[in-house]
Amino acid sequence: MADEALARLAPDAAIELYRQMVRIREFETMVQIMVKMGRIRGTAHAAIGQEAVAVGTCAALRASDHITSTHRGHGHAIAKGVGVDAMMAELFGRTTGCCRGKGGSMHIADFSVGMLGANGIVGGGFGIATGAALGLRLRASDGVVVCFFGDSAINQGAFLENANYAAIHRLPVVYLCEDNGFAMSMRSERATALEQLADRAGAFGFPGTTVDGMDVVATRTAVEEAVARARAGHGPTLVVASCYRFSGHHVGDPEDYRDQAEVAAWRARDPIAAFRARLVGGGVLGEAAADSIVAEESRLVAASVEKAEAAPMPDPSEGWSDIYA
Ligand SMILES: Cc1ncc(C[n+]2csc(CCOP(=O)(O)OP(=O)(O)O)c2C)c(N)n1
Repeated sequence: MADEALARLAPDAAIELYRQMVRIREFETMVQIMVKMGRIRGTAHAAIGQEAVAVGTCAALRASDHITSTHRGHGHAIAKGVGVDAMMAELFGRTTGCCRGKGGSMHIADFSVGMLGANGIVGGGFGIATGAALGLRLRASDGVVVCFFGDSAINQGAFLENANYAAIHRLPVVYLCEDNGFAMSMRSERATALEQLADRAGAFGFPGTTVDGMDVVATRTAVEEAVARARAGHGPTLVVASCYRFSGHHVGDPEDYRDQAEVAAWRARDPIAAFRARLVGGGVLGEAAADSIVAEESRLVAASVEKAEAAPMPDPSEGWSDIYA
């Protein structure tokens, strides 16, 4: 059967979706290694397995639109256009990092590409995204903000307050819930009684929809609809992307709370391998060209590590600069 959803995409656009997912996978795989080796201090939260959500969502946005992100935000940042060099340097705590080395993995931000910030506070993005959407409205801009958050953050009080406010004022914000089935070691169904998280939108008076977050094209299409609605002044949408994180909650998580057979079953649905098979099957990309993309992105990431390690650490006196309180 013809892949009609893929056929609606220009070949270059489809290949770019693949490239971005590969870039995120290469970046996060490298970050995991660097953390385990102690070359990056502390820990990091990888979204390996969730690349299609980040890439499909950001592909539905204009460069001038905005996103807010979470503690698991490397993919969101890369998909929105933050440079790999600046991100890697940030994780290494160097002055060449996008936040001059002061933010680290959980606080990547780059306003120049509309990345308003990852956030170590679960649910911390709701107020920032909704406030940014209000700012866009006051400036009479037709920009849109996507607020990424996890399935456990949907139970934070901040969601109620912001979603209600955005609904009343029909603000141009899309609430993008990545339902990866877990909050650290707790399964989602132990935290939320609702079977379909998207049903919660009805209580606020705006639409909610569920999409297969392992499918980059389906995610892009669902978010496009929500973005069009927001841009037209009709207000927010809740988009719930079903997905799974292949790695632990953080680097070093013993993962003793989940069945490895379940992990294997989801890994068999790898969003990058699946999309590559669709591109190759649809004659959009050859196997050799796909391999070249992986090699190029791998080199890009390896070079970012070299550049980061060669860059200086911030001077302690910088501790007092760029502080907002
Ligand atoms: C306000 C707050 N409470 C608790 C935590 C500790 N914490 C960090 S991540 C996490 C689970 C987040 O789950 P979810 O929002 O579903 O995102 P996921 O980790 O699955 O991507 C928790 C409870 C925190 N960082 N912030």
